[in-house]
Amino acid sequence: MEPATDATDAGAGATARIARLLTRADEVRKAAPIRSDAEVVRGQLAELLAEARSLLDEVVDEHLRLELAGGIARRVADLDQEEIAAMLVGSPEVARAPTTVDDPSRVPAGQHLTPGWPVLHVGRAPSWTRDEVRLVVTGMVERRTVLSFAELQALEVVELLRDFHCVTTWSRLDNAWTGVRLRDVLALAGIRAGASHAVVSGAPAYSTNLHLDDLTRDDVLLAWAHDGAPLDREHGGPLRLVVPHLYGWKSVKWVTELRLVDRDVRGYWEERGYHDRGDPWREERFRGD
Ligand SMILES: Nc1nc2c(c(=O)[nH]1)N[C@H]1C(S)=C(S)[C@@H](COP(=O)(O)O)O[C@H]1N2
Ligand SMILES: [Mo]
Repeated sequence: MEPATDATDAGAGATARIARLLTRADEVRKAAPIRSDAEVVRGQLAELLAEARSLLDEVVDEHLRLELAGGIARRVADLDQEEIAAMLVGSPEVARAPTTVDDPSRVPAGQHLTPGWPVLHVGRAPSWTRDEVRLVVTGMVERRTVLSFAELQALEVVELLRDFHCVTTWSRLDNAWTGVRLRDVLALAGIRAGASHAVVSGAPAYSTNLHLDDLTRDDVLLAWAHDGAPLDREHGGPLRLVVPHLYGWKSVKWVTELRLVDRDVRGYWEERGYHDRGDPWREERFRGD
């Protein structure tokens, strides 16, 4: 047998540590009903899962890594059940009466216009400064690349006016986004032959799947400003993905990682039945639609 390489050894070590962290998280969770300090339990779980998440990149085997990432994401989702429930009820702004539009053909079927800008996400918004932003471009790339906010800003800056459609039926027209093309970011890392999709991740443990054809369009941006002002924290600031031609759940806020893969790997909402692509003009809301 070939002696194991250092990388394989490190990978096995990380896998074992993640497995131990997940087991520990499950134990803490099981004990939760007999403990009164729910907030403390929640904090412990969040810490264990965050640590597991931070070890993921050391797992060498791509399939194993995705499997472990799924295990972590499912446990984080359990943590956030209350918040998910609140989110599905919808914010007051989501419930507001539709406004009018000059050209009704701009509004896809089943959508209505919202005068405000609803905030929609699972879990708690992180409070990161621009200096803390690190975007990891990894998976089937030529060079694993980690970009700071300043490095992103050094790319060609693009300003766009685009409509935004959320699957919960609100649409917001004429959003002015400032950022850089996702395509330019991928070019820095180099797309490896065979890569067809990406898993885009964002805090606190969100992810979505996108075909590279969708991700490399001209108007897909990593954005840091909206309507001329720095992106608010709750809308994904300092940095979010914007994929205007697909439903809003593809526009990952607090984006942390672009992982190129050779097949479609479902993300947070896709695992829960949302459509793999999510084209609002075809009303691709749920799988089977
Ligand atoms: N990290 C993260 N990004 C996310 C989400 C999330 O839960 N977490 N929700 C998505 C959904 S469903 C929508 S509609 C948009 C909402 O963006 P907004 O809150 O700026 O309106 O963010 C998307 N990006
Ligand atoms: Mo959404």
